[in-house]
Amino acid sequence: MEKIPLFLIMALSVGHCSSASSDSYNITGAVDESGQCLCTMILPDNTFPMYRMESLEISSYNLSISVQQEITKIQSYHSTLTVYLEKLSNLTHRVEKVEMGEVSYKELDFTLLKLEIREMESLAFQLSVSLNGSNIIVETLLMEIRNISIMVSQLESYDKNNVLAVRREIVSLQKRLQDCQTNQTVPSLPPVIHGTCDHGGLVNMTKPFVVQLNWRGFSYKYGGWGKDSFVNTSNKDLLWVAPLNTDARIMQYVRFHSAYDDLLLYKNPTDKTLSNYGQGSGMILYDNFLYYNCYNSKYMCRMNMGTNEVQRQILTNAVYNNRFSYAAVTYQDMDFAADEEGLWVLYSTEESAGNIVIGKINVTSFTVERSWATTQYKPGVTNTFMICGVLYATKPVNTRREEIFYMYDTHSRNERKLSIIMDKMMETIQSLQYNPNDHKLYMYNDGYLVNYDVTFLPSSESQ
Ligand SMILES: *[C@@H]1O[C@H](CO)[C@@H](O)[C@H](O)[C@H]1NC(C)=O
Ligand SMILES: *[C@@H]1O[C@H](CO)[C@@H](O)[C@H](O)[C@H]1NC(C)=O
Ligand SMILES: *[C@@H]1O[C@H](CO)[C@@H](O)[C@H](O)[C@H]1NC(C)=O
Ligand SMILES: *[C@@H]1O[C@H](CO)[C@@H](O)[C@H](O)[C@H]1NC(C)=O
Ligand SMILES: *[C@@H]1O[C@H](CO)[C@@H](O)[C@H](O)[C@H]1NC(C)=O
Ligand SMILES: *[C@@H]1O[C@H](CO)[C@@H](O)[C@H](O)[C@H]1NC(C)=O
Ligand SMILES: *[C@@H]1O[C@H](CO)[C@@H](O)[C@H](O)[C@H]1NC(C)=O
Ligand SMILES: *[C@@H]1O[C@H](CO)[C@@H](O)[C@H](O)[C@H]1NC(C)=O
Ligand SMILES: CC(=O)N[C@H]1CO[C@H](CO)[C@@H](O)[C@@H]1O
Repeated sequence: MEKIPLFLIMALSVGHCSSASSDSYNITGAVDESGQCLCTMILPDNTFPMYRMESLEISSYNLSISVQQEITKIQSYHSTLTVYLEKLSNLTHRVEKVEMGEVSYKELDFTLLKLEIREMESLAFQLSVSLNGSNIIVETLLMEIRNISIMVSQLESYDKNNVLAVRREIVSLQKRLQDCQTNQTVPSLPPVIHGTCDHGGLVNMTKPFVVQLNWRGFSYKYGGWGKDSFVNTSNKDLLWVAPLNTDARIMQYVRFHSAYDDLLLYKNPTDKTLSNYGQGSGMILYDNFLYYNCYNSKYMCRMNMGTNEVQRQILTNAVYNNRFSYAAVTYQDMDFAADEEGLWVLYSTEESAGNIVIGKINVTSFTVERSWATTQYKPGVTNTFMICGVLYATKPVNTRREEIFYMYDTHSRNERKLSIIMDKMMETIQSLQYNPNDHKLYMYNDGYLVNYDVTFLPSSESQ
């Protein structure tokens, strides 16, 4: 359509006279005595080429639609890209830190970095394919990712003895072996309804899924995270992350995200500073209350996340201040847990000689209404969690694996050994929280937020 004015200008300059027709025309012009311009125009049969206009209009409309579609596409790619770019800049930052020697480069750091880089590379590649390689941002992104990947490899090459490379080779071989095995025996367990105990008990865990580094950074190796663990919670998506201070003792801040994507991007956080500090990594969010061990005391604290009001309640006979914490983790004398049946606290007493005591909390009165004494020494386990009234405890197999080795059923008062192996990303587990609403186990792993899907036996095959 924009061509019409152009023709007009041409006509003006050629024939000294104006003609608005865009079609074939012939003009004879002459100037009479009075200086007026006279034109004779022979117009073709169709006075105005409407059909051309129409087709022009249609194709312009078609074009604008497809441009609109492209724009929408680009916009959606753009937002995805923004996510990756932010992730990437975080990664770059971390690689730089490693490079500057601010972080001791253990093999595990590299493994995590590489894992994330590989994931991003494949995503960026998919993007570039769907954009048909025509997008500069994606190309740059791909290049940056490859650059990072090269940087990480170079860093690794400083490891003169090739220990890292060999160990990784072994891990990769192990993984291939495992793949082979899983391909042969495809487990096809029927789904279990979330929030219920209509199943035959815990049988396995999936591979760990690394969500991200906690928001305070590498140095914050203690803490916990998860979602509201109350079965009937009004806010099943609310995520909390509570890294302790670097003293591995004081809980001062807790951060909330209302959406998982925000957590991934460290976006739209709501931060709370506790008026009554907490102690240790045993905290939990239950029905919009944060439960934790009050600092330097044998009191349980709970903070109402709506009003910020804090209630304190003594945990009778409980030891505190790092008397019987978990193995390799300090100040976790009180560990709160939640499952389908409610809220629990796991602790020890002098009378129990450091063995785990399971307390069932009545949230109305905020007291322990019933307790069970186990024969498992608390400092002998890494961490614990509850599912359907059963306590599970873990211990390390090596730096990469953890074993769920002990269970205590509060219904039957039976306890026994079992063996379920869990892979872990980092060596030390500071917190384990089972959430009955999504059947996931949330782990705080040396500053990393990791989770697992819990696999249950079908109810008919109950053990
Ligand atoms: C315009 O008129 C001239 C002379 O009469 C002729 O030679 C020419 O072909 C015409 N052009 C068109 C486009 O009809
Ligand atoms: C416009 O799009 C329609 C539907 O896709 C198609 O049938 C038509 O041929 C197109 N017209 C032009 C001029 O491209
Ligand atoms: C990608 O672009 C090329 C030419 O630029 C074209 O031939 C090809 O069909 C396009 N592929 C897709 C999937 O759009
Ligand atoms: C990748 O690295 C090369 C060489 O170090 C550098 O020239 C280039 O600018 C880098 N590209 C990006 C996108 O960072
Ligand atoms: C196992 O199955 C997956 C998906 O079906 C496949 O990608 C992988 O190559 C298989 N692994 C082996 C070792 O056969
Ligand atoms: C448990 O899950 C892991 C990870 O998915 C898998 O490798 C392993 O074979 C499973 N073990 C059993 C006994 O099903
Ligand atoms: C959740 O709600 C259901 C139905 O209202 C009730 O039966 C169940 O006891 C509640 N669970 C807890 C842990 O309060
Ligand atoms: C919990 O405590 C409240 C208030 O003391 C009491 O009314 C209720 O019966 C208790 N619930 C249980 C299950 O003991
Ligand atoms: C751990 C870390 O570096 N997090 C950063 C990731 O990127 C966002 C946005 O660029 C920062 O706000 C975080 O601090």
